[in-house]
Amino acid sequence: MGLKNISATVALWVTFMCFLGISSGEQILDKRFGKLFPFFSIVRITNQPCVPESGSQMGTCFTNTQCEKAAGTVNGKCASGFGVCCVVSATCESTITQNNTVFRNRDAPNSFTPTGLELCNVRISKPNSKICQVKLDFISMNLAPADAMGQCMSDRLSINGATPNVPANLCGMLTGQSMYLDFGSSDRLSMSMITDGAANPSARDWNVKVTYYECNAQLRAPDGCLQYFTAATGQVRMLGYPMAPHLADLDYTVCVRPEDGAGSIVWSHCQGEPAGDVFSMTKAKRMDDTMGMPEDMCNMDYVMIMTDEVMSTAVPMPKMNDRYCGNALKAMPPFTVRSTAKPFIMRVKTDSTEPAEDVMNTGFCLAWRQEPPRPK
Ligand SMILES: [Ca+2]
Ligand SMILES: [Ca+2]
Repeated sequence: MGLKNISATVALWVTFMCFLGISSGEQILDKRFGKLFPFFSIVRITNQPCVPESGSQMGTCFTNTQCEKAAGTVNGKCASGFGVCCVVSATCESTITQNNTVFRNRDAPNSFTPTGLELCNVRISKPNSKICQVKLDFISMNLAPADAMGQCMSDRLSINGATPNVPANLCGMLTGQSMYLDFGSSDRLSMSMITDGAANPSARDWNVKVTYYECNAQLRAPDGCLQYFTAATGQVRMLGYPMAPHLADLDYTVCVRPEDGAGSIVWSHCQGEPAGDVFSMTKAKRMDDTMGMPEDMCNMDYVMIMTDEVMSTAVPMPKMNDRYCGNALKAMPPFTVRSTAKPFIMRVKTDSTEPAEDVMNTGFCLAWRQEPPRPK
């Protein structure tokens, strides 16, 4: 084939790849070839998320070289076969800088049983100055449970350097939870896992996905929201739910983004959960706790929702109080709490002990539904 024919073929190929949208990122052709045909330099791979051939973890579309540099594993192809779907995992004593990296326990994908006291740290660094926030998705996390006071004495997950502050007393089952953390003025966060095999010789595992958000990203959580949800309906489980007793020393805010045109958010207990679990905090100092409680009667373990009205029968009742404790939100028929205060937020607070009669408290699972404004 003459040089002219090669050039024509190459030009066609380049046009084809541009058509596929392979336009930014790292060059996929080696330098030798690039020198011969300088127009190859426009052929680049966009580093978009990709679905790997196997497994549930998302990958990032890279060149082979990029994947090697990130210490990732090639798992299928992307960009119409010109890139590789690269899955990046991090384990103890490493630093995460790539979007979609997962932090896993030692011996993953198997669980492990700690021999004595083990410490596993990971750092999450800002990959560049445009990044402000990170989301942690707990695909799985199974640690030893808290003691009878709700304190994590055997195992503990601690996250430092982030805003808002992450509760320091986290253990038990955190699978399915997520958290949004701002870097603030810091360039990195640290996550530490302490596991004590002598105190509890059972198996542990974790798999936490890290997603970076740029400062102006639409999906970035507002300041102060440790948990953030963006849907018309959904469920929130208290951190650790349904562990008995629930975790002590929690103090965090859950935010739900108001949908376009939403007038209010309506909370009720989750359907399909064991009835004893869905709302089990520490009892209020008054038997009739379903209407919400004033501060002095509900000040140990509670959920706070700015309440406009509660609905326990067909007739809505005007707002009484904003605090819910005891078994307040477990009442049947599904009892609802309506709130119009925006942004839609819920505060979760527990104190540092559990009275003996409350050792079976499991926390809560609450469901929300956004509704349009009522006609005036
Ligand atoms: Ca309690
Ligand atoms: Ca308590």
